[in-house]
Amino acid sequence: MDVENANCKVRVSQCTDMEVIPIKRPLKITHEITGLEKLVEELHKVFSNERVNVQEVQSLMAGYKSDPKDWKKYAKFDRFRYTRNLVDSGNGAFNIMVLCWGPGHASAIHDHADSHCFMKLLHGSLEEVRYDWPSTVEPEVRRVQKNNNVQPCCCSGSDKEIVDKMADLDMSCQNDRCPNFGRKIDEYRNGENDKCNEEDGLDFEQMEEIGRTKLEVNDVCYINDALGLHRMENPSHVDSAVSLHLYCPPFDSCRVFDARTGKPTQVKVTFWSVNGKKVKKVIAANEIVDSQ
Ligand code: 2CO
Ligand code: FE2
Repeated sequence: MDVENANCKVRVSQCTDMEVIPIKRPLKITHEITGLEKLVEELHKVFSNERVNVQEVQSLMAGYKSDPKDWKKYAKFDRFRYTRNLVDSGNGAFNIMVLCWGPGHASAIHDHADSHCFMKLLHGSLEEVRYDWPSTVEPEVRRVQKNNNVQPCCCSGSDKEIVDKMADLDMSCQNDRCPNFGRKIDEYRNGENDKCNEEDGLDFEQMEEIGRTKLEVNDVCYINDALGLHRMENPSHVDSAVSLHLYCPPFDSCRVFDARTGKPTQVKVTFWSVNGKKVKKVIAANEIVDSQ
């Protein structure tokens, strides 16, 4: 199963048979959905099913043609940073929000907390820069994939029982991100060529860029932790940008990463407004009650 047929009702790490084939092109409109309200209604219908394919959500979002009169009540800007404005909390299955980016505003490099992330550009333009995970941080989805594949790494972080089994089978390390990749486990165990330990002292590394996409109005794109990390930026020094984001399952915290060291920090994600009303104090995503 590829990414497009993965079930986005469940966390990314639960989509165990998902092949990590990035969806390269931003999607364009195929069949039209009139109005943002109608889009939300259609999303509720789709998400009432037990299984929802990534491509179903993408096509729905692509089908809505951006019209400022639909989303201007959610478009609330801050001078200093991008804002997150909740449109609908999707009966707990998803949440959908409008993000407002002033000139030059950008996000930190971040993950998506094992959720599926869909994004559509409503106004202006945005640049998405993708990064590989730092080798010092393992996302849940890779941990699950590794345990399912029994093709693990020889490093100390791996399950000892599996490493023993690999040694018995005279196997070499299967993890191409490991400095011992391709070396026999026994060599590692006997202390020869022990690059894992040599590198133990290295707890930082520059983050590696793996792709860049410019998004124009009505383009739709998708990311999850299996595809990597990203950073969004409004490259214009003059114009603002507005984007529509859908996350499933919804999450209330994620990790941000230092580009120079790869060091992660857990942060709460907050809303600037809910249902078009500015909240007095910026509120955490988990403080939302489903009554709006
Ligand atoms: N994920 C970021 C956020 O929800 C925005 S970047 O696009 O996914 O704040
Ligand atoms: Fe994001």
